[in-house]
Amino acid sequence: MALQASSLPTTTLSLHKEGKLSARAKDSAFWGVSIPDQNKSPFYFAKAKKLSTAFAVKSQTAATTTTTTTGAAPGESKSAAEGKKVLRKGVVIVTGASSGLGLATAKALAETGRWHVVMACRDFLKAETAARAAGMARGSYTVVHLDLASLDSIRQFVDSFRRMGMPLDVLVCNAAIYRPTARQPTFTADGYEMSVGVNHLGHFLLARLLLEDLNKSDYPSRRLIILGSITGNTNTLAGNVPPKAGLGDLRGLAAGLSGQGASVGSAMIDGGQFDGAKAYKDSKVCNMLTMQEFHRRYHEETGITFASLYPGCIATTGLFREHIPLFRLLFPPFQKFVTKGFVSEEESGKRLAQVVSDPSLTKSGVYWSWNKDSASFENQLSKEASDPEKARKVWELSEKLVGLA
Ligand code: NDP
Ligand code: PMR
Repeated sequence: MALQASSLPTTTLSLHKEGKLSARAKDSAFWGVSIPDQNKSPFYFAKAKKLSTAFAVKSQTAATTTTTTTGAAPGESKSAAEGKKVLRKGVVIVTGASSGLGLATAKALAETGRWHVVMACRDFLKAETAARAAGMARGSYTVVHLDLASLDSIRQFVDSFRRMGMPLDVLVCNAAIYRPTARQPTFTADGYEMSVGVNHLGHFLLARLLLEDLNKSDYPSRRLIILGSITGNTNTLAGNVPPKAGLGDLRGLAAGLSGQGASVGSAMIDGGQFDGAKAYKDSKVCNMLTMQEFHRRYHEETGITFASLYPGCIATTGLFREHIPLFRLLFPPFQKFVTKGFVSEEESGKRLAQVVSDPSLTKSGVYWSWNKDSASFENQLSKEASDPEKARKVWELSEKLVGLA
């Protein structure tokens, strides 16, 4: 069963005659939603589900308040009592928020007081402990179990999230694994090679299912963000360090990424011999192609912003946990002093938080990067990572593998 827990504030709830749920928080608010003491349970949102579909929420901590009394814009509600327009807290799901970039982003967003962060993590206790150690305020986040290595778990996560009755304003597909020293492939619960299974296929299913929820949100800017990387782009020096990313003709993906080697079916997208580092880079190419395919299929119709990014080289994160000790020792100074591509976890968290919430980053279909002064710019993807025909094929094959087609 999917686990969830939220540190909920002391609050009061009131129901208006038009059936809208309006609330006032007495302390650091959970998007301003107020909960009587007896309802301080993780399952509060399940009880509130029906009411919450059309709720109007006032948050005392939410930032954007104006004194205008003109008609409410999407994502805004009008407090009848005070005649003020108030932007409610945004709700953002961040996968893999138990460490590294995901945790730093969750913290950066929660600290603004304008976001409630749903930390979608495979290790519930680790995530809860990490959030506390990072100093995230009670009530600013909810940990919900999600194991991207299992399609069942992903569907359960979506059910659990919906039962909580929150809107969904932004989804960040951040979690990933990197297995550079693995000699043999490992497989997800559904039998797909682990790196592509978790990093791409798991997020593909999650994003496809939650698109509906993003589309229902009344928030002014709804966004779906999928992490990419420089190492998946062969138009860069970093992307030319062997083994290079390359999806080939997708024969391995078409065959289900389930084999042990080229002669007995392949675990690699291009049908070749297993290579853990290449599998990660290939998965990042899929992430960047998927973002663009989402943009082409859904941006015009839904207005949702689809984006990808390279947050910089965060050489200290758990991503390199399986690498040899010498690599882990030398990689951070190498990136700091030689390539100068190093970025701290904190700084990378601010970058991703920008892509989540900065009003100037609403352009869809963009792969964001940052220059030396930490200013964002639209970066160029490699030929393969921007190939629309490949994106369409990856989309269609992935649909079959996750049971959507
Ligand atoms: P971390 O290893 O620190 O974080 C990865 C997160 O993904 C962890 O929270 C991990 O959970 C989670 N995760 C792994 N497997 C699963 C799974 N099966 N289900 C759910 N969650 C899972 O790495 P980073 O913070 O560095 O990476 C974050 C993102 O940034 C990745 O998408 C990566 O590709 C991207 N990126 C990183 C760069 C870097 O230099 N580090 C550079 C460019 C992009 P747990 O804590 O339980 O292990
Ligand atoms: Mg790279 C020119 C700059 C540059 C940058 C920005 C990165 C980022 N790397 C660069 C250059 C080089 N790297 C060079 C010249 C080398 C050869 C010495 C090199 C090596 C290297 C290794 C062995 N780099 C690596 C590895 C890894 O195992 C990491 C990897 O590929 O993970 C998939 C990695 C990375 N280098 C980066 C970044 C961001 C990574 C981390 C992974 C990622 O893409 O998410």
